[in-house]
Formats: sequence, C-alpha cells, structure tokens
Amino acid sequence: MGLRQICVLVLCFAGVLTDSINNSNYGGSETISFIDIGNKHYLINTVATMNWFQAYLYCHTFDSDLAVIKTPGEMNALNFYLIANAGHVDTNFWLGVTDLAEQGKYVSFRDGRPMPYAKWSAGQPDNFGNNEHCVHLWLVNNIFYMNDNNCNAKLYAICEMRQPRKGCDVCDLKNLVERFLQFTNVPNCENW
Ligand SMILES: [Ca+2]
Repeated sequence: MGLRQICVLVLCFAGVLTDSINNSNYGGSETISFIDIGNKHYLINTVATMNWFQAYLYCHTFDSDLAVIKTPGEMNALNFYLIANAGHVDTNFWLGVTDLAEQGKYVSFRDGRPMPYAKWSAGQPDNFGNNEHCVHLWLVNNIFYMNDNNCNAKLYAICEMRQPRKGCDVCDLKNLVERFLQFTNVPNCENW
C-alpha cells in the first residue's frame, strides 16, 4: 500500500469520525426529547426527581449539561414555557450552577466561570442550615426565580444542548480531505 493510499484511508476515517460526532450531538434518538425555547435547546425532565449530582450525570447521558441561564431573555423564555405547560408548573428544576468549591461564589459547573445571570428569589441565596450549595429554579407566586438548595434535595432537571464550538480540528480535517480529494482526483472514499 502506497503512501497516497494510506493517506486516503486515514482521511476517510476522519470523514466517518465527523459523521459520528454530528449524529451523536444532533441527529440520534438521544436528542429526540429536546425542545426549542428561545435560542436554546432544552431537555426538561419531569419524570423522576434526583439530587443535583444525579441531575448533572443525567444530562451528560444526553450529551448535554445542566442548564445555565445567561440572560434575562433566556430566563423569561424558560419561565414562560414552564408556566404555560401545566405539567411543569409547581416544580423545581436543578440548574448547572453551584458554590460547592467556594461558599458564596456561584459558578457554572460546566466551565467554572462566574454565574452569568441571576434572578434570586427574595432573601436568596441564604445557604440555609449552612448546607445549600446548588442552584435551582423555584416557582414563587407563579414566577420562576432562583434559590440555593441542599444538593441532595430531589428535584427535576433542565438540561441544555451544548453549543457547537467555534471552529474545530475535525472540521478543518474535513476541509483538508475535500481539498486533497479534489487535488488528487479521487472520486470518493468508497473506491478504496
Ligand atoms: Ca436557599
């Protein structure tokens, strides 16, 4: 097998890899329950309550993360949706925000950055009992606010689909494959 054939095999494999990533994140049955709310894609679990750690892992099984609300617009859109859907009313939902690492410093657990947006309920966060380090949506007078709660409390979960990264090595490799095939006049990978 010549160097050229080895290169094509490697590049073909790269093409397969690209497809599998796309399918995993956007096409497969794993994402069938995600819904569009505002400019994000959420998976809202109201089937089983779980503690914050279980909720974190639950979202990961769907290639997603516990939701982190970044703007008032995102908060309003989620609030409107949850209120308008009877099955979701009067429930609490874990978010991907915690001060477990340092009391009072709320961060997004996904990237460690400071909590980008907060809409605390009155008097919150209060770290009640010196044991509240995980943040959730909390319905108060028919409006959702945020509250810090015991991480072992059993609540529902809101996951959000991960945003596509800006640029990626695999995409660059795919472009390289296409240029290589054009340059070498190879019709497609299946011929090898
Ligand atoms: Ca609290």
